[in-house]
Amino acid sequence: MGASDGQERYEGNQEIRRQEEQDAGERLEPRVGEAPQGPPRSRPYHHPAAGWGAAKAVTQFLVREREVAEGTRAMLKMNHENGGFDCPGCAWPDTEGLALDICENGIKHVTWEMTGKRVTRDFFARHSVSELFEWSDFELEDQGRLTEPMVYDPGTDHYVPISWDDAFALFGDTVRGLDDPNEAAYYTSGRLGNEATFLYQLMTRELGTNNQPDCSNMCHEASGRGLQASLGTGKGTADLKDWETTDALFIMGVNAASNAPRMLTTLAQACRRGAKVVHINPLVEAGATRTIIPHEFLRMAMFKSTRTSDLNLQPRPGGDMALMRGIAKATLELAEKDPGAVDARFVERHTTGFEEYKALCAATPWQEIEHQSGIPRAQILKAARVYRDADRSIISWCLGVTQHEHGVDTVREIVNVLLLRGNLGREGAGPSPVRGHSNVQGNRTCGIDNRPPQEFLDRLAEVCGIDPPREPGLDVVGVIEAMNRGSVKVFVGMGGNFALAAPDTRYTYAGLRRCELTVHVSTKLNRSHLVHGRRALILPCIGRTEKDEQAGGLQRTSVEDSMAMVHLSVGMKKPASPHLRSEPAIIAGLARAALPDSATPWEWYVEDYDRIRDTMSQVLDGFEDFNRRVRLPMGFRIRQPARELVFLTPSGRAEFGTAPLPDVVPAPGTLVLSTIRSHDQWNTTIYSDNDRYRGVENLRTLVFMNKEDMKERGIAPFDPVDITATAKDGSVRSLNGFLAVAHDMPRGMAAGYMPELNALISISDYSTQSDQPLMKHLKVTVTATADRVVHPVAQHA
Ligand SMILES: Nc1nc2c(c(=O)[nH]1)N[C@H]1C(S)=C(S)[C@@H](COP(=O)(O)OP(=O)(O)OC[C@H]3O[C@@H](n4cnc5c(=O)[nH]c(N)nc54)[C@H](O)[C@@H]3O)O[C@H]1N2
Ligand SMILES: Nc1nc2c(c(=O)[nH]1)N[C@H]1C(S)=C(S)[C@@H](COP(=O)(O)OP(=O)(O)OC[C@H]3O[C@@H](n4cnc5c(=O)[nH]c(N)nc54)[C@H](O)[C@@H]3O)O[C@H]1N2
Ligand SMILES: [Mo]
Repeated sequence: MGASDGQERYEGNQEIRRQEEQDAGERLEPRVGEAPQGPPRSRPYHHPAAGWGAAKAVTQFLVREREVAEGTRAMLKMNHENGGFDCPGCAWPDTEGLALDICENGIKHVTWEMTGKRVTRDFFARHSVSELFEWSDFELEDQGRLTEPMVYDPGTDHYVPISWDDAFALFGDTVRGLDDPNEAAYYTSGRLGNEATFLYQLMTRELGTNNQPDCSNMCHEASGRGLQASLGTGKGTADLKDWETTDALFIMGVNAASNAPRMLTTLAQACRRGAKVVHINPLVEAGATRTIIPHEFLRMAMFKSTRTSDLNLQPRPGGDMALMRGIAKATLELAEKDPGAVDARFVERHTTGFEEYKALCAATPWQEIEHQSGIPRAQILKAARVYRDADRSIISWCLGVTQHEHGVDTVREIVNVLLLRGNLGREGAGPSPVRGHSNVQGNRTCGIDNRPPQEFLDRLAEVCGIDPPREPGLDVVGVIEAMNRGSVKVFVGMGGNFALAAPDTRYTYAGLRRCELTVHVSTKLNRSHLVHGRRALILPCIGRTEKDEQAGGLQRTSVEDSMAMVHLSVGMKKPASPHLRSEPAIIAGLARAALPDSATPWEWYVEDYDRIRDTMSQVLDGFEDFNRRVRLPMGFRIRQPARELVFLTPSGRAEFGTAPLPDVVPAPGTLVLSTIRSHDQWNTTIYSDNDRYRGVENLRTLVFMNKEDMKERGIAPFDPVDITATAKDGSVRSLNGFLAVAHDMPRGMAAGYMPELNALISISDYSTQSDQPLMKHLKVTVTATADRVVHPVAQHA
C-alpha cells in the first residue's frame, strides 16, 4: 500500500484515540514522539550496525541540538581513563586505553544533556501546566535544560520561580507534618552517582523509611534475586577482560546495536579471534548480524563490516528458560559418552543440588522443551555443541530475560548451565547481565534498596549514628498502589520520569495526582512534572557532563558499570545555568530541611565529596580505601566473593535451581506483547520517531507482528489495530489506532514501544518472583480496528 495512504490512516486513528479518551473522560499523554516528519514507512534494514549510518545520524543530531563544537569535544572526552566524564548513555564498561570508545547513541545522549536550549521562568509564565500537558513528551524535553527551581501555583496553574531555601522548606515542612515517615517515597533513576546515592539513602533512612522504589524494580531485579539465590551475589561475575578472552558468548534478550552499542565492538572482536557468538532473541536485531566498528576509520570508510554472530535462535517470548533447560539436557546427555562435557570436579567441589537438577533435566521431555522454547531440538543441539566445544563461556542477558513472570527462575537456569561446565571463577567465564542506566548497579551497591539486608543497616547505624527502619519499604509497584490508596502522600523522584516509565499509566497518573507533594530533581522538563500532586516542585540539577564546583573545589563523582568497575567521572562544561545545584547539594538541602536537628554533617559532606567517600568506605563492602582506589587509572573492581568461588549462600556453595518449566505458550487467538525501545529513544526520552535498524520511519504507535499472524486476523501492513490486554486480575485495557507492521519474529508474539504501551500494563501484572512489572509479557489480542466514522460534533450533539 502507498505510504500516503498510511499517513491518512495514521491521522484518522490519532483522531479515534483522542475521541475515545474524551469518551472515557480520562486523558493519557497526547503523544510521546515527535510530530511526524513524513508518512510512516517500514522496510527491512540490510546494512551492518553502526558505521556511516550512525555517523550521519550523529551529525544531524548535533546540528539540531546546536551543539556541533561542544558535542564533538565531548565525544573525545567521554569514557577516558578518569580524565573525562562517564557516558551517561549506558552501563557498558570502558575499554582500557581505547582512544575513541564511543557510540552513536552515547553521543546523542550526551548532546541531549548539553543542548544549548533552555527552559526559563518566562517559558513557564507563557505556558500553563494544562497547556503543557497537551504537548508531546518529545516537545517537552526538546525545550532544553531546566534553569531554576520552580513550584506549582494552583491559583494560576503555572509553575513559578521559588528560591532553593523556600523549596527545601516546603519539602521539610510537608515531610515533618506526616503522621508516619512511610507516607513518603523516594524514587531513584539509575543515573545518580554513588556519592549522591549514599546521601539519598541515608536521608530516607534517617527520616525513617525504606520506601526506596528504583528503576531496578522495573529492570534487573530478577537478575539480582536469581544470582543472589544461586551464587550469593546480586551481580554478574564476568568483566570486560573476560569478554575479551572467552571462547563463546551467549547474548540473550538485548538489542545491543541500540541499547549497548559499545558491546558490538566486543562481539566483532570476539568473532575475529574465533570465539563463537550465539544470539537468543525472538527478533534478529541489527547487532546480531554484522557491525562496523566505530574507531576503525579505514574499515569504516571502506564499509567493511565484521560478523557479530554464529548462530541466531528465535525463542518465543519467555521461552528462554526452556531453551536453557534444553542446553543443559543436551550437555548432560553428551556427558554420558563424553565425560568432558560436564566439569564433574567443579560440580562436586563447588555446587549443591546437581543430582536433583540432573534428574529434572532427564524428566523434562524434549517435546516440552521444544514447545515451550519455540525452538526445534536440532537448533538447541547446535547451541549445546557450541557450549560444549568452548572451554570458557559467558552468558549475558538484559530485559528480554528479566521482565517476565519467571525472570528469576530463568536467571537461575542460566547459572545452572554455567555451573555444569565450571564456567565461574576463572578468566573468560561467568554470568554477565547487561545493566541499563549508567549507574543503576551503583545505586544498589551504595544502599538504594527497598529490602535492605540487615547487616547493611547494622553498619549504617553504627557508622552514621542513625537508627534505620528495619522493615522493608515499598518498591515501584507498591508505591503506585499506596499513592492510590492515599497512604503515600509525598513522592520524590531523584531523576527519571516516573509517570511515564512506570506501568499502568492511568493508574500511576491517578496516584501521583492524589499526592500532597511531588518533587522532581531533573535536568529536563518531562511528563512527571505535569502529572503532579497538590503541590509540586521541580528542582533542576547539573548533569554528568558539567563542572560540579563546591567549597572544596571541583568535585568528582563515582559510578559503577555493569561489570562492577567503579571509577570517577568529572564534568567539564559550565553548568547550563548558574542557579543549578548538584544532586548531593540538593539532597543535603532537602535533608537539612526535613531533619533540622540531624547530627549528620550534611553541609560538610557536600563541601568535599571525599568526605562522603570516606564514610562510604566504612559502610560498604568492598569500598575499603575508596578515595585512593577510585583514583587509580581505571578505578577498581568491587571485590566479589563468587568470583573467587566463595558463595554467600545458605549452603556455602553455588546452588542449582530446580524450578519446573513454566507454561509460556499463548492461549489460542492471543499474543504475547513485548514492550521494547526503538533505536532513537532513551527510555522515556524520544529523539525521533524513527527506528533505523528495524527499518521504521515516522511511526511509534505501531505493533510489530509476524506476517502469518497478521494474515490470520485480516490485518494488512499499516492497518490500524486495537490492542487489548487482559491482566492477571482480569481487568482489560486497550489502545486503539496503532498501526501493524510485519516483522521477522515468531508467531504468537507482538512487540511495540515503551512508554506508549505502558497504558496496557495493569498494576497487577507483575512477577511474583521479582515483583517486576511484566513489560515483556502482556497477554493481548490484536484485531483490525473496525471501520468507524469519527464525527466528534455529531456524537456530542
Ligand atoms: N540508546 C539507548 N540505550 C539504552 C536505553 C535506551 O532506552 N536507549 N535504555 C537503557 C536501559 S535503562 C536498559 S535497562 C537497557 C535495555 O536494553 P534492552 O534489554 O536491549 O532493551 P529493550 O529495548 O527493552 O529490548 C529488549 C530485547 O529483548 C528482546 N526480547 C523480548 N522478549 C524476549 C524474550 O522473551 N526472550 C529474549 N531472549 N529476548 C526477548 C527484544 O526483542 C529486544 O531485542 O538499555 C539501556 N541503554
Ligand atoms: N513498558 C515498559 N516500561 C518500562 C521499560 C520497558 O522495557 N517497558 N523499562 C523500564 C526500565 S528498564 C527503566 S530503567 C525505566 C526508566 O525509568 P526512568 O529512569 O524513570 O526514566 P528515564 O526516561 O530514564 O528518565 C528521563 C529523565 O531523567 C532526567 N535526567 C536525565 N539526566 C539526569 C541527571 O543527570 N540527573 C537527574 N536528576 N535527572 C536526570 C531528565 O529530566 C529526563 O526527563 O523504565 C521502565 N519502564
Ligand atoms: Mo533499565
